[in-house]
Amino acid sequence: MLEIWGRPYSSNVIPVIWTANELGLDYTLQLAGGSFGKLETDAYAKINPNRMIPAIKDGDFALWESLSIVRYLCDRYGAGMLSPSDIQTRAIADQWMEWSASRAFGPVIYLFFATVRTQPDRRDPTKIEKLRDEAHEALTILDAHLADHPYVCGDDFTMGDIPLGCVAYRYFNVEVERPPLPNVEAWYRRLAQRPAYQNHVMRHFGTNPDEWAALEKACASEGVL
Ligand SMILES: N[C@@H](CCC(=O)N[C@@H](CS)C(=O)NCC(=O)O)C(=O)O
Repeated sequence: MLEIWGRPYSSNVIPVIWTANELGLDYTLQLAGGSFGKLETDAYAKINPNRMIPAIKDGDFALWESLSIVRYLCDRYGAGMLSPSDIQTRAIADQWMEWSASRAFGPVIYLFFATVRTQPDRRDPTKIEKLRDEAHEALTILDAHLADHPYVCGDDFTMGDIPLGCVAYRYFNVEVERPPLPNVEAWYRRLAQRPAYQNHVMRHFGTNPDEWAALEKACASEGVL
């Protein structure tokens, strides 16, 4: 049985959980990180010596780094579907996954922290506007690409859409004015029709640390997603 270690509200864990659900995999979620702890244990260091989430165990095989996990799951359980079999199409998927991490994730996650994870009276409008502009500037590159393609690799949804789809949910759900990005918005609406995206990415993310802790407790009592 596949084990996914992490907390389901963590930005690096969500792509792994979404992938497992797109692939229809049976897995157990081992709640770890944040208030769930466990990262300091010797047992966890054997799974991920960085003591970070996410990590997986697939039988005896352990793997960490979220994008490596997404690729592994798609290669092993979704070859020819989420992991394109054509080498160049696969390379385009890789390109957008790397670009998500190197270019889009940073400004969007800092924008998320500066808004959702900061109490309203402590928010800095200048910083928020700067991060919004950086995020928008990055996403204009994706917008131009999506003008000719419904998904990042062409006609089909692939692993190339997964990290960026997680970034997009945060970008479109923080409380800021956003300049239009028509092609990214249309692609986001396409993703929003996918049940696995609705159930595992489009989650309420709490507006203050107390609410966030309460979400984690609720999640712990659910035991699974
Ligand atoms: N590059 C790593 C980053 C992992 C990472 O930063 N994980 C954070 C959560 S998003 C973490 O483990 N934080 C400690 C915690 O959640 O307790 C990946 O993509 O897997």
